[in-house]
Amino acid sequence: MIITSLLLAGLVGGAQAPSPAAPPAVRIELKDDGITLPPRITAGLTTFSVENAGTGPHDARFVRITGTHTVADVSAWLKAGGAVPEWLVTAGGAGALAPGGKEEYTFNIAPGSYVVLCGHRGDDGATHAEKGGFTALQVDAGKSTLRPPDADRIVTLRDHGFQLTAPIEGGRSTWHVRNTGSEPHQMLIVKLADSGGEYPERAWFNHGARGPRPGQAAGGVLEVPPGEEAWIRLELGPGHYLLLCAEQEEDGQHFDLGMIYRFTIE
Ligand SMILES: [Cu+2]
Repeated sequence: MIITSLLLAGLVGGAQAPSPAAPPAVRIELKDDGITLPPRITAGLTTFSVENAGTGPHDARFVRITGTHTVADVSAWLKAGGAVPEWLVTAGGAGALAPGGKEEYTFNIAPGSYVVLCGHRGDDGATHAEKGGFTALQVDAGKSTLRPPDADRIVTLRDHGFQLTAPIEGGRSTWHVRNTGSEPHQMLIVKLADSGGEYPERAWFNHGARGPRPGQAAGGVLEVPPGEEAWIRLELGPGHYLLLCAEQEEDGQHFDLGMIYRFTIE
């Protein structure tokens, strides 16, 4: 009898044991003169709460530093300019947000040494990263207790198109974005200007994403490597929108090759 009671107590205790608390989101604040985030986090599935506290569009790209290179080398490269060195590996990021914009961005971050940088260009044509818009982030090995968020829709990124499992509705929703293609893809969300439709926005991207932007950056995912996935949670108001991938290759940008999706929120 005693054994049975102990067993029952054990079972009841097990059923009542709370599941491990999900770790809090890691806050990233994008500003005109820099990016604020904690210097050190633990690897694994992590939600970043990204907010643009600046006066222009900003994004947050995660770049892993490999080999014996350091943040000082990243800084030197950004000052000197030139092609992205092969020891820098892009690991994803939150798409550009307009001033005041917010997005929760979740992905599985590997241990390592990173910089988080803003690759959006200011009106003078220079990226914010080139002007100091980057911050070091150390990711320690460890396990995350976070579970993948429940998504309202799955968006599959392919070479070259978007496939959605459910329509995009207004308000706050969670998107699961996965890349089944053979190369990195983006899912940038752009709210179109009332006049002009999509072509001024496409032209802005085709001309190197320089100068004043016709539409409004509304978040999304800056990059999903092949075979990987991310989740975003954000709020969208009424308007005409595009999802697009602006990755560049010889034949053009991916949206020119069909990686564009139009939607309207009434
Ligand atoms: Cu693409």
